Formats: sequence, C-alpha cells, structure tokens
Amino acid sequence: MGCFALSFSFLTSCGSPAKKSVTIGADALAGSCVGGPTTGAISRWDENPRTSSGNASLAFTSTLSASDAKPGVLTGLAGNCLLQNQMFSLTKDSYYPSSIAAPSGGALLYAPSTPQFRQLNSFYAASELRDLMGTIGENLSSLSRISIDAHCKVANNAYFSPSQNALCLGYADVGSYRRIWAADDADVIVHEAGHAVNHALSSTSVLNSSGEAGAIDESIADYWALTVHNNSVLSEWFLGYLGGIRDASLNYPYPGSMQYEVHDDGEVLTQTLWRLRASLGRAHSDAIVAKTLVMLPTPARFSDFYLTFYAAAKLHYGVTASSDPNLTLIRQEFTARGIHRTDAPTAIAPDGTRPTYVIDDHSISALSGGNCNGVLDVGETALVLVNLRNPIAGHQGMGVAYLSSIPAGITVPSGGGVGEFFRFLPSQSFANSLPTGSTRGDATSSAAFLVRATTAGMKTFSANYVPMFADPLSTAPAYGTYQFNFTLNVASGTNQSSCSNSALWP
Ligand SMILES: [Ca+2]
Ligand SMILES: [Ca+2]
Ligand SMILES: [Zn+2]
Repeated sequence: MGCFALSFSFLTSCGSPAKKSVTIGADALAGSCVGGPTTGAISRWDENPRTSSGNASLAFTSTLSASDAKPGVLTGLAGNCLLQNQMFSLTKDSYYPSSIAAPSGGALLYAPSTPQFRQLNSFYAASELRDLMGTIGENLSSLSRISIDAHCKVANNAYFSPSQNALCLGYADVGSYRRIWAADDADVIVHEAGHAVNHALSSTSVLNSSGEAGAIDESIADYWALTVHNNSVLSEWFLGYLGGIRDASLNYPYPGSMQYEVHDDGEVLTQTLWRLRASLGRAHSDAIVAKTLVMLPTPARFSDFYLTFYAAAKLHYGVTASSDPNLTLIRQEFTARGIHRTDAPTAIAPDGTRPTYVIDDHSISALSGGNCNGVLDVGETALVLVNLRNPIAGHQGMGVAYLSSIPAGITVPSGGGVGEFFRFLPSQSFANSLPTGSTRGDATSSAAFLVRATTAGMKTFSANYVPMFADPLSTAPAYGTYQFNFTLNVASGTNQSSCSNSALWP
C-alpha cells in the first residue's frame, strides 16, 4: 500500500505529513489602485544572508546588515498597488498582518530587520522561478495565483500546500531570543514555489503516486532552486541552521543511499541532474526537466523518470539515434548513479527463515480488528509483508509485487494488492534491507499487502514481482516478471478495536 503526502514540506517526510493549522485566505480579487507601478526597486539577499555577505559562517544570531543586501527589481507587477504578479501574491502575513509591503510608486527599500524586507525577498525569489519558466517557454496557465506567507506560523519548516495553493515560509528559533526566517533563504522559497510548478507541469496525483514519486518531486524542487541560483548547495541559511544541507555536487549511489525519506532519496536524482546540467548546459537541462514532468506517467518511479527524461531529451534535441552525444551523456550519468538498471532476480522468493510478517495492530488507520498477536485472524484487516529475499549479489532498485491469486476467505481492500519494495541490499531479505530510523515503518507498510480474512484455514496466495527496469535502449525483457507463492494459516482469535505492538514490525 502506498504513502500519500498532504503537503510538500521542506523537512517533513511522507510518513508524517505536515498537518498545519495555518489558514491563508483567498487572494484579494481587486487591488487598491488602478494603473499602479508594474516594477519596483527592492533590497534583497543574493540567495541568503551567508552567501550575500560572503561570510559562510555568519552567525545565525547576528543582526543582519543592510550593507550585505543587494539591489533587485520586481517586474511584471499587476499594477494594482499590491504585491502581485501573474503567478504569485503576497497580500497577507500571519505574524505581521499590518506590515505588508505594497508597491505604490515609492521606493521599496526596506532594512533586513523589517518584515517587508522578507516579504519582498520571498516575492522576488519566487518570481525568479516564474522568470525561468518563461525563459524555457513553459505554459503555467493551469496554475492559479499562489499565495506567499513570508512569516508563517510554523517552526523549523516551510511547505507548499496544494489544497490552499499557498507557500508557508516558517522560522527557527536560534537562541539568544533570535529567530531566523525561511523567507530570508531563496533556496527554500524557490524549492517551495518549485513544488507548485511541479504540480502544475505534472499533477498532484502523479507526484503522489509512489514512494519514489515523492522523492522526484523533492528532487526537482531542489533542482529549480539550484539552477536559478547557479549553486549546488541547497539552503545555506535555513537548513544550515536546522541541519541537512543538500549538496548536488556529491555522488550518492542508487539504491544504496535510499532511506525511504523523500528529501534524502531525491538527492541521488538531483545529483544526476546537476551533473547533466553541467554537461548538457543549463538551458537544455532546465527545459528537459520541465518537459519530463509534463510527460511523467503514473505511477511515477525513478525508472519512469529516467525513461521519460530520455524521451523528453529526444524530443528536445530532435534526435532518435542512441549514438547522439547528448543521449549518450544522459545514459552515462544515470548509469553512473545506478538508476539505469535492469534487475533480474531469477527465482526471487520469500525468505526461508521468516517468509511473512502479519502486522495486525492498529498503528495505521487502514488496519482494523487486529488483536496484535502477529497471526491473521478472521475479521482482521492486517498488513502482510512478504519478506522477499534478493537472490542476486547486487542491489535491487524499486521492485513492485502484485497479488495475482487471492484464496477464498480473503478480501483485499482497494490498493492493498500492490507492494512497493523500495530497495534490496545484495543477497539480503527485504526486512534486512530496511532503513534504520523513523522511515522504517513507512517502507514496511508500503511494501506490505493489505488483506482481510473472512474464513479460517490455510490460505495460499500467488503474486508477481516486477523488478526495476530502466534502460531506454531496450524494451522490458521477457524475464521481467517473477511469480512467487506464500501461505497464511488464518485463525479465529478474538478481534480487538485498538491495540499496538511494535514487535510485529520488522
Ligand atoms: Ca545555495
Ligand atoms: Ca491476529
Ligand atoms: Zn519539498
């Protein structure tokens, strides 16, 4: 069963989606003037206070200096004396509702200590992404105007909410009664605006369609921030304080680096794209990334992203021959990162020692009736993880198992017959390939089937395992699907309405 994010945050993983109480009202329909200025000179950071000052160790508790800020010009304003353009709107502010920057003809040169500076800084940075989309000719007409809250009431995070069509830029308290703001960090702003662009070019349903789709969304949001600023390091200021700066100049391996956490897992893809940006050239890689999102199928996994990127590159360059130097570069980079792969796990089967885990507790809402004894009982809706063992001496990337034969006395709720195995370590079972830490349960529930028992007795299931296939030079090989069987002895224990048992989880 899958994992569905509610919003697209800077730090929070799919397993614990941000459920914030922030409410951002609808955009103002009318401005406060007609024929107002459509441009405005502002003061803003060159990315963030650290990069803008040239002091990479500028203290987070320091008083930010106006002399470290740079001039900028807002263009394409709506001319209604509000901070609005075709794509973004900043007319409300959660912490500073009565201090809203508005272009009325005068200068907009605020000091970094003021809320207006951060409002203008975030509006400017978001508009840089608008300008990039214009440069590569992307049509974002499906995107309604996005609200920016530059001082959102969320600590240690920032996010894009598709349902509210809003960017929430939060804060971090850094000690000494000082607070830093995501609105001072252009990487965060473009990343969150990038989610809005991603969901417009693709769709929210595509970008929710698999565990790896969430990582694709994070990766491309990072890519937009990095390419706009021509800098491989994401968020020197906000993540610099919180920890977890992401650096696209590093070289992570797929799938060994995957942790089933969307931001971490997106990094190997961002690193691939960052290297391609250098070799293909920025204008080409930006355009191909955008077209890949437009063409991305559902469900979308890394294999789909790669094959779609390759197809988009063919269209972009107007070439088909695999010997084309740009197509060759693309294959080389995806191969070097491990994403180009054709896994062939002949005779994959459940582990001989521990073939299945029955998780019959109530720790997630899809489960019901479970009595937490690790045995499937009549009346229980439980997770069943088939603990497949990787028979090959190398890694396997994302493989998917589909229930193909369901015995009498078992029903499968919608979506319960699909299990995404996000990776396998060499010659290891899936349980032994799971990450340590907070995403272990998410990875387990994503790989598990969801079944309900209605009668007791021995039940034999069949399923097909489809290994990862990502090679644009060939069609899916005939050996690409493997059948395996597993059995469960359904008992008749008493159902319960709430219990949990962490020992049931691998
Ligand atoms: Ca940066
Ligand atoms: Ca049970
Ligand atoms: Zn994000």
